[in-house]
Amino acid sequence: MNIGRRGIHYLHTVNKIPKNLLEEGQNRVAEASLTLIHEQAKLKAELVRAFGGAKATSTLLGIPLGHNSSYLQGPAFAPPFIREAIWSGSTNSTTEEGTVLDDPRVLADVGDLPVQELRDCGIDDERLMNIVSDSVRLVMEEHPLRPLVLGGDHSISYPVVRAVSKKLGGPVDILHLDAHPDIYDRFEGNYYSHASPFARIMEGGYCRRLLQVGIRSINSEGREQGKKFGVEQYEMRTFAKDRHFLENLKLGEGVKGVYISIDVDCLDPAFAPGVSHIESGGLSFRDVLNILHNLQGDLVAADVVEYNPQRDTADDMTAMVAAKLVREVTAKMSK
Ligand SMILES: [Mn+2]
Repeated sequence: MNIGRRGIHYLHTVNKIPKNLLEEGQNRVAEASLTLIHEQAKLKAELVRAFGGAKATSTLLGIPLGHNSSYLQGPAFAPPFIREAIWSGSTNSTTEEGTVLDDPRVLADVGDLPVQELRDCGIDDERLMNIVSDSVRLVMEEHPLRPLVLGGDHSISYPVVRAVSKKLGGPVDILHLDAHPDIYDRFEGNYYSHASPFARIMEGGYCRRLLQVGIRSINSEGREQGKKFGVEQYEMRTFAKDRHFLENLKLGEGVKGVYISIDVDCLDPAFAPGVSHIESGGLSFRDVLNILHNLQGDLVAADVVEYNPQRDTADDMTAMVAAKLVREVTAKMSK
């Protein structure tokens, strides 16, 4: 079975359980999973209020899901590595522009959605993606928390953006940093592939402007799909020419705000080797920071995806890179 090939652990057991019992069990596992996120979000929002409140608090939500990758599944293991690196004693807790992170009003964390347990009891991807959306909604319902999602592979961006747009009541503008456009109609038949989230997002009407930056692995389907959905694709081969525009972006006006989706492989592999798809000729870390720091707009949610600890150097260098992206995005989001 396809779901078995894509890494589920206990499918051999699940197949022997009567259908009605299994369905009831799945419902309880789904409910318990969302209860975890809901209670954590309530707790963290109360903590923010105990510190005097905030307008917006960047809130980590881990989605350890890697089975929609077309090549390797390591991104499922990323969230704990990124968290550890965020708080690494090798650096201090102040971002480049002076935001202090060790303040619960600035950076909260509601933990990980238990994706493994949900899949272990045979929950399929359609339902799993709905549960991912629900977890994002639960975070957003606790003012002032705003989701900063830790992937996971890029397939999670679809249910995350869908939840953000539905909760806010309209489309957002998306800044998407990636080596790849991830806009295949389907990849190898998988509707939820990590190579397809932006097709789903555009079809759903959850995004007005989609700007893709860092692109250097794109084929004719990627370009055709980009045209079909009116995507603004900025390829690396013309980055020198586009740089001034991209380093002075103003987004989100007239819609519900700005969403940033960062695939770690937007960076050149020299800066971030710990990714599944090594694609040379990418952005420098400073290029990404210049784009982020100068971006004007209300950042309502974000994700950092596709860090693969199984591909990283022995000292987890790319975890530190992903963590710095999370830290700088946090500074942009929190207020
Ligand atoms: Mn990518």
